[in-house]
Amino acid sequence: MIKSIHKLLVPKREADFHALVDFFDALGLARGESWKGKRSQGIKLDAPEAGVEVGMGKGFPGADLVVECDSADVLYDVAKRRGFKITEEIADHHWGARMFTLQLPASAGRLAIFSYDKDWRPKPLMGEGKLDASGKRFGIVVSRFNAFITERLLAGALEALRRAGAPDNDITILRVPGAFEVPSGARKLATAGKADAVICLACIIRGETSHYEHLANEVTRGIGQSAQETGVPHAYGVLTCDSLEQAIDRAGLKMGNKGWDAALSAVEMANLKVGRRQSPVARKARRKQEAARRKRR
Ligand code: INI
Repeated sequence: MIKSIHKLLVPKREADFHALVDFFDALGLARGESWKGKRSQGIKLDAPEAGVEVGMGKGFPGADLVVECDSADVLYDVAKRRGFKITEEIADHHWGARMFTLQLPASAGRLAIFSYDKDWRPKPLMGEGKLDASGKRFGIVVSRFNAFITERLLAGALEALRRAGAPDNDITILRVPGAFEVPSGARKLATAGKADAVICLACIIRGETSHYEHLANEVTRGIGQSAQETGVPHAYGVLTCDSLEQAIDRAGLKMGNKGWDAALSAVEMANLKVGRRQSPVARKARRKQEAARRKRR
């Protein structure tokens, strides 16, 4: 069984030996075993994978050694900065790689360095909403029950929306008697077509009601149902607390305000889009821009 493959470079002068070792060091090859004896010295510079490639036809790099890396662009920058002699400029190749070639020190031949452009392979689509409220409209439904707390939640939500760039006339506030009425108010805002996201604010305190669990469950279920049925994102700013002290903690004016948190979730959800795969044309244009940026550096 074959255990490893070695590309031998045997320069005549000690200075060339060091130049070659430094060169592969600079490219990021890991130093393996080394020896220094009376008759010879040497060092192995290891790559995680190696092999013999037998090929025929067109398009193979004109090189004595070929290295695949994560990003040919990064190593191209390293090679330029170190003043290595580039023999073929970096370019895209029809087989889906970015590649350049350079002259090895000590006339040890030519090295081709390439990386596969990961964009060429299927990638998961990414989508994430920006925290930018400008140009979006928001509905806030706030319960009057426990107003001492819910008005603080409202203040937090308004502050977050304003900081994220929402002008006041893009915000509609609807007041309802208690938490139980919040889902109906939210649905009204969502179906009026005046909100890209709805923020639901209420406070239910365990000590104040024997039907705490029923109320909390129903409000949560109703808000979720309104979001799903209207297709408008709803943010959940409902406090369910054991005591008034706990509610005060979660409706702080400076730190920890559930209204603020809910407003930011609403902003993000109002901006949420499913990412689109880039077309080959757009991809090419992006690469050109990147190349121009590199040249300017
Ligand atoms: N409404 C609240 O928002 N929080 C509460 O803690 C609460 N308690 O304790 O009963 C509460 N009750 C009112 C309820 O939400 C309705 O407004 C009311 O039952 C009229 O439908």
